[in-house]
Amino acid sequence: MLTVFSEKHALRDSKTELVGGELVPPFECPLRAEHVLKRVKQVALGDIIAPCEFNIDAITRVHNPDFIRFLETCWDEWVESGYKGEAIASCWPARGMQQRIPDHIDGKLGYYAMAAETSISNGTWEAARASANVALTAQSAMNAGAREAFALCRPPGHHAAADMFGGYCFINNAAVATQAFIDQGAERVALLDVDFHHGNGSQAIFYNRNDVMFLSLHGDPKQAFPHFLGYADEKGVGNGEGFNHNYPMGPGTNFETWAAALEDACQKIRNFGPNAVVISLGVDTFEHDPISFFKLSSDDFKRYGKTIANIGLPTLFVMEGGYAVEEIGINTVNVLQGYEGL
Ligand code: FKS
Ligand code: ZN
Repeated sequence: MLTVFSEKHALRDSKTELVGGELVPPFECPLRAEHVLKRVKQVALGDIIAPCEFNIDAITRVHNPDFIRFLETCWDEWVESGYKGEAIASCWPARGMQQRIPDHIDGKLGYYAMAAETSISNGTWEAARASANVALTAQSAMNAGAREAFALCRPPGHHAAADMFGGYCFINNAAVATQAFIDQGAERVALLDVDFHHGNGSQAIFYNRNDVMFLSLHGDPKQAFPHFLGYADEKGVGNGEGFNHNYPMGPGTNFETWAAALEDACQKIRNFGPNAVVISLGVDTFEHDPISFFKLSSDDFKRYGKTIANIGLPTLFVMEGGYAVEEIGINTVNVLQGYEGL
């Protein structure tokens, strides 16, 4: 299987994440991608290529242009305003308030942020743009005939909505790739999100559409981030009604329960009959993940890779989360090897 990887991911190297009232070193760190790359090489998964450059239009197919401009300029505006730390949102357009976009960087940050844990720092935009290019390059390889590909994206993307960043995400790489399939002629695409966290950004982007089915297996939002989306009764709206499927699961969920949800999702995908499947691949479902509560073992990742292969369709894997850094390479590549039948 082809892997696409950009060294520019390392430009996303913020120093702070807000956790429990403290600023700590981010869980979403450069070492994650390096460990996955190392494992891809170790098992000789296949060729590894650098991404091509794509026009910004491929990104603004799913993101608002004003949001993209905000991401590009946020760090400079933050520095110009005289702040010493990294850019963190601290106020929001909450219930009953206006949804106008303010001029001050504090206001803009609050408008475009879905959460406060994700600091923006120097290099964040460049890394996020490269990460989207990684997804688009892997998608092009499939458009040119590859049956599967692995976009080793970093930073991740599935929490990013049309005009929101947060949850370590800036550009929704999987959504950008999904839209690229549609723009290149696919009638239907399924986006299956197996990251521990609900892919709120992906869900929101495709919520009113029947050409993209979104399915997500995740920690119950009553107990887990992003808390405000990902419930089982969110089925889609308008044309999109019946094309959104959430599988929230509680603390301690084991592989048996999780795999039953996956089987159900795969059956829905087969019935939908898409031209391609995009997988938002997070391995924070791992039993030893430091911020999550599912109980999958390293072997389980291999087992479910096979279930995904059994859908029987061209499949693009897009890297999302996973914070047990020592095991992230093994767990991620186990899914890809399981898919390949190894
Ligand atoms: C836990 C607080 C949770 C934020 C978690 C973000 C998860 C990000 C991710 C992605 F794939 F996007 F990277 N804080 N007490 O894993 O979903
Ligand atoms: Zn996650």
